[in-house]
Amino acid sequence: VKLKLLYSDLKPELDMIEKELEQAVDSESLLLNDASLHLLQAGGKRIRPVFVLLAGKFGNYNIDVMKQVAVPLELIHMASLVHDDVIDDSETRRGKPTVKAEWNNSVAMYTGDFILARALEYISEIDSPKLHHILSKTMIEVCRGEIIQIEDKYKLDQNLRDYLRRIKRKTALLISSSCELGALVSGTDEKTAAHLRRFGYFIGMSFQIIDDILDFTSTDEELGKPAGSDFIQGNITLPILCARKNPEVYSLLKNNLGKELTEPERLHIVKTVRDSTAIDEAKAISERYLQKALEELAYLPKGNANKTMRKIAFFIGKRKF
Ligand code: 2DE
Ligand code: MG
Ligand code: MG
Ligand code: MG
Ligand code: MG
Repeated sequence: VKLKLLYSDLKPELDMIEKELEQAVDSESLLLNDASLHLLQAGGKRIRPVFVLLAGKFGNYNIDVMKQVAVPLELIHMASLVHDDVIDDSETRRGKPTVKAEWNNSVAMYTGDFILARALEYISEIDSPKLHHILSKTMIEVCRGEIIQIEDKYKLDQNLRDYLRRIKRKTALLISSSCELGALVSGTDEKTAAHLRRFGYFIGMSFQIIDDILDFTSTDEELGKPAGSDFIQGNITLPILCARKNPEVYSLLKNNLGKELTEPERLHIVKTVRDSTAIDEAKAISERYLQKALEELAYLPKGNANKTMRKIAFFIGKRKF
């Protein structure tokens, strides 16, 4: 099943958001346009706008207001990816060359800044200090998460808590905020907003854990980048934390962290982790977050939005890309 089919109910609204995204990245600079469109057209799951819209269905849903939040949330995500690919020195994303690879780091940094500024311009239409406060706090935490990730690089002996705190900041909070802000602008009651926020948080945690698993279990083609990229970058993810419990695997990881790996070495490490019990252990932890997300949905009114959120949650648990 394709993810986009799960939210086919939202198709007209999402098409509208897609058009707005294109307009939002439009400027008088040919270079900025090309770089931004390159990124936009690489696609993506658009999970943040989808959650903004779905959360809005629990309140007073007005698409003209909802899109004012949905568009900037995707833009912020996009901006963070352009910057992320510079920091991670990633050549490809979603099977296409990254902005930094197609142009260069300077262009990528400014493209990211530009898209972020556009997001802020967009969302400034909304007259709600609370919304702006939540959004700023989220961006601050994302940046803190990225800095902590640099500090935690190559540390094979860090604990699970360190990892969970990092993925909360780098991924879960923005997804959580998408749900919360969708609730906020549609005027749901506080309890509903809190359940939606927590739903987004748990889904976000599960989502990132799966992402980190896929880095080992998928092929280079499926990933659109080399498998094992996280390890190569020295980023200690959950599968590694689980795999290191085996002393032999521990030595293998320890001896190769931060090293320039040959192709056979990279493939050997990926295979070792993939064939270990680490993958199932990591999946079990992801599954726990998924269950918690589903529990939050049980507190919310039944209906189409609830059902769609449920389906997305199940999809995320099984996704292959
Ligand atoms: C993806 O993580 C990174 C997400 C956050 C990046 C945030 C930055 C701060 P990955 P993949 C760079 C700038 C923030 C702004 C502009 C709001 O694990 O595997 O590297 O997709 O993800 O590369
Ligand atoms: Mg990256
Ligand atoms: Mg990164
Ligand atoms: Mg990743
Ligand atoms: Mg990713």
